[in-house]
Amino acid sequence: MSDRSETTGISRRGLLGATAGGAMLGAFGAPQAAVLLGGAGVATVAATGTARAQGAHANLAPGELDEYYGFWSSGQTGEMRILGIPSMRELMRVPVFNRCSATGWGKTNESIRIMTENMTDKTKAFLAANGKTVHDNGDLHHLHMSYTEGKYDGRYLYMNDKANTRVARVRCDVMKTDKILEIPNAKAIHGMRPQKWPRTNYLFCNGEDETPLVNDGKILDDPSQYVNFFTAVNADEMKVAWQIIVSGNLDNAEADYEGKYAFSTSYNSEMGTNLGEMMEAEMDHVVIFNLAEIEKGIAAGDFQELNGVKVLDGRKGQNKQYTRYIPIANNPHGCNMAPDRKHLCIAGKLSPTVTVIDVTRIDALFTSDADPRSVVVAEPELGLGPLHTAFDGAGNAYTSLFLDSQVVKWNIQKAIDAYNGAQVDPILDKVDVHYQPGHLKTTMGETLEADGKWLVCLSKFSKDRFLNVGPLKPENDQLFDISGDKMVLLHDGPNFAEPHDAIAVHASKMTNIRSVWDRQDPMWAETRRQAEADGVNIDDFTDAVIRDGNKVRVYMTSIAPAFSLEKFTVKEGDEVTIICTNLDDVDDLTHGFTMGNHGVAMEVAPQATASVTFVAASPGVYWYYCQWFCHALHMEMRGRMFVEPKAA
Ligand code: RUQ
Ligand code: CUA
Ligand code: CA
Repeated sequence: MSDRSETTGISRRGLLGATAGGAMLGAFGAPQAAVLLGGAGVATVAATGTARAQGAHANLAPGELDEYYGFWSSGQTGEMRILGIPSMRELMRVPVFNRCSATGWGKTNESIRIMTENMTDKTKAFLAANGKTVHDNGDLHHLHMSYTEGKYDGRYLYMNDKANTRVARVRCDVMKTDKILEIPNAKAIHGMRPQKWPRTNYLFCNGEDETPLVNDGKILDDPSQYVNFFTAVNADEMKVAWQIIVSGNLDNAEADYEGKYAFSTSYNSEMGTNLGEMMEAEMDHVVIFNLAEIEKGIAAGDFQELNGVKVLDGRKGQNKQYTRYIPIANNPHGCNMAPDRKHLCIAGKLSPTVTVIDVTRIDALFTSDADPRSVVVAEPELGLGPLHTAFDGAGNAYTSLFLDSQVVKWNIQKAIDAYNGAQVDPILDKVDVHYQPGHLKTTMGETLEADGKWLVCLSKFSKDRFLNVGPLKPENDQLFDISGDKMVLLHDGPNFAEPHDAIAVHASKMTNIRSVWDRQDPMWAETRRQAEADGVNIDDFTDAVIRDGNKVRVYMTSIAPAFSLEKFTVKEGDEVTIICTNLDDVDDLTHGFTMGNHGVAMEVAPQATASVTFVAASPGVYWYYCQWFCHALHMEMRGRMFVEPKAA
């Protein structure tokens, strides 16, 4: 259990919550209030001396801060979002794989560098043929924080892009993307997990879609020659460490708390290419990857090199030191490791069961010819369409039931006892959600510090829960108090397309988050090098217009409410680069730079430098302006670019 009294600010807020508690309880109605008052939450409250029920705390007063950062994926929007838990207020959107109009992500030179530096040549050529430099979409499903010894360490957030087979990293100090890596060979990175122990050295990435081993057009409609890839990325360098070919496809990924194994569910062990074929077999499987053996294989040269990547063969029946395939009822999905360090829960999807694997039995699989199913210690029947499982750190699991539109709370030990023949029902509670839940998240539930306070259920359908906004409806992220025996719904949270996954990180973990940029930040190191070469000090009030053939670099600074440069002149056809440094070092004093009618807008946060390049193609007068409301005279913060016609 985390102790909120560790953080003085938070315990003070806890006490504030207590004063408001009595009044707010009324809002939940008698039965829920009774649950709140009678639940284990009260015991926690007594123990910490903050006399309040949790439910009241979900309604934070204006100015009150949340206890947890919620980091949300956004599916096909391609960005990361930050919400506060338990208030469920949206705090920030961080562009990752998407093009962002507000910040200029995908348009600024700094972001384009990050988006292209680890892009395959094939993709670069494809984009160029389509008149583009970067993809402007992504499908961001899974998002996880870096770990040290099974606990969040507040350094990085990692996320996947299923649409364009990429992974990315966001720096927690400034909440900006600093690495994007396209994974070669594999197709459609879906499941993705950081290694949890001893630290996040690897990022495990599942390839979901099957393609020929060498996908160059020579083999097309011959699925017998298709393969799938599991990729380990070096999480510090964000480069591919190795890949291993597997049998079947890969869906969700997980890592153990020992640093020995990684796991992936496969719903298409059949290697089918249509729905019917993908559901044909009675059993699919979970693949277990033996990390030490794979590293030995790499060291011993047991790989082929494919597009610059060391690729091992871990298909079923080959090289049994690398992988094991555990049969699981057809089309499994979620793959979640309990904070007891022992139990891995595989959700059935087509089967109404969750299969519990005891990971301490896995060593025996690799050292003997033990039956692969000997690692299964429970298989409780929970309801229809189990997708994902979360944990409270007290031995209980919470599984989303997509078809039943429910969350089921069950006890892992009771499920094991029942599997061994005891007459016990592992199910402790079931609650309706609205509707069709996917992932569900408990506070700190994916770490050794799972605290069992809140659960957020990401419901895929909202239907009638909000005002009708047309045929496209929001998702519904629902907040539950799980501190008592029963789950209590406290809040419906509409959210735009389509948060798949989220994590809830206690605010005390975010120790290195900044308010103002460091002038020496690596984000614009390249820009700084260019400025030095141009003899411009970008930390000073230096303006400069440097001509270099038909390239023109325009350096300016911004201090509210003015740009240092009120006008500059370029020629038609020049490639113009604007480099703008915000010299204000006041908390929250962000400026922007928008060049009218040029599709150019970028954020320039306090002490940041941003740059953007475009071709000045049409002669005329163009105004640039600051698009971030920074001052009473913010409207006046503008200047002119003169584009001279080419000499005839
Ligand atoms: S998995 S469909 Cu997180 Cu349920 Cu992407
Ligand atoms: Cu600077 Cu608005
Ligand atoms: Ca299947």
